[in-house]
Amino acid sequence: MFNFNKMFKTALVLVAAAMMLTAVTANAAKFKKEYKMQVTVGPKLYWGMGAAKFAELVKEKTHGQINVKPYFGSALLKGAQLKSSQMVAKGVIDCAMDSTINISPVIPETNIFHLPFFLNDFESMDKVKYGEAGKAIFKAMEKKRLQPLAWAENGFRQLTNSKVLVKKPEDMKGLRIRVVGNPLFIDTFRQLGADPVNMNWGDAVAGFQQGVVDGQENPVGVLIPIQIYQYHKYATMWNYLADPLIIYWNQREWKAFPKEIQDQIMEAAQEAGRFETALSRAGLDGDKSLKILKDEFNYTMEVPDPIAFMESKGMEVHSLTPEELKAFEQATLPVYDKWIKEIGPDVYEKAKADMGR
Ligand code: X2X
Repeated sequence: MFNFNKMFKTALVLVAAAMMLTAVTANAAKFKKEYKMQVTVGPKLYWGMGAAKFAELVKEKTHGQINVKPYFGSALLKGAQLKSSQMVAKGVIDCAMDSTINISPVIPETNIFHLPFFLNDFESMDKVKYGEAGKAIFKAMEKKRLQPLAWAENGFRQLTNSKVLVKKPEDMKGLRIRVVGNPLFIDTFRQLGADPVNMNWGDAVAGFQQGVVDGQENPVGVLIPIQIYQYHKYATMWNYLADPLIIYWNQREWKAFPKEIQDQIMEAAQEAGRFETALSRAGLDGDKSLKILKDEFNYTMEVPDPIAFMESKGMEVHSLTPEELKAFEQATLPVYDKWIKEIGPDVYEKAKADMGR
């Protein structure tokens, strides 16, 4: 028998299904199959784990509509890590999770984090990131067609080498130290009497293995996964500078996303940033970051005490005393004259005010 009610209901269901299909197809047409993400390091480093977390969270929060694929080891740049922000600004690469060191060629303001011995504890770090200086950096990025989404962290960079336990600037005389090709790093190490060699990260580990250089500077979150203790016996914990990471997107592409998608990606970036920052601080800030990882991410650190771990592998690890630090601060002061001009005196003043200095 003809049942009008039933037929009407079936028709409604069909119309709804068709509408949903159209919406999904329309979205599928709107979005790329894959959004390419530049990541300087490999997936085992905390930074790489943070990038993978971001990709996973984006997929989850956008219900599979946005697929971010991390390309580790600067694969999209053939290793040329300092080109990352230029390529994202152009839209050749969609997004990145990168160190402020690698962003500095496009955004010189990020070098505020790399002035030697300027900012050397987590508290100051957060005050600058989330204060007026950090805001100025994000604004500068927007002007250069980069959309910043969230902060993360590679960590305070520490000195290791195969020759001598460095406790004073004189100990660095003639040491060949691999640094990233950011000229501020060359200036700093020359000022300390060392012989800095600029090398991309992709070549650096082979450089340590082959002893092409005597030493390097990187955070423990990088040094432990690459097993630096196989090549370098001496570590100086001097927190001489940190590199925050920034998750960012090509601005044109970002602006074309629907608001809902922007909100979901932004949420994913904030969460991945918090996770990754806790990974890189774990065991270096009491139990604060270890607790964040456990309580919020149900994650237990394999290496809960990085310094003890490096010592257990036979390294001699020395943390500079306040007195020893003073000698390094004094020795690197001339670098400030040139670099405050490059960074912008306004950002320098903002960072000092953020830290209450
Ligand atoms: O090249 C480095 O030293 C690294 C991996 O730490 C950065 O990309 C800044």
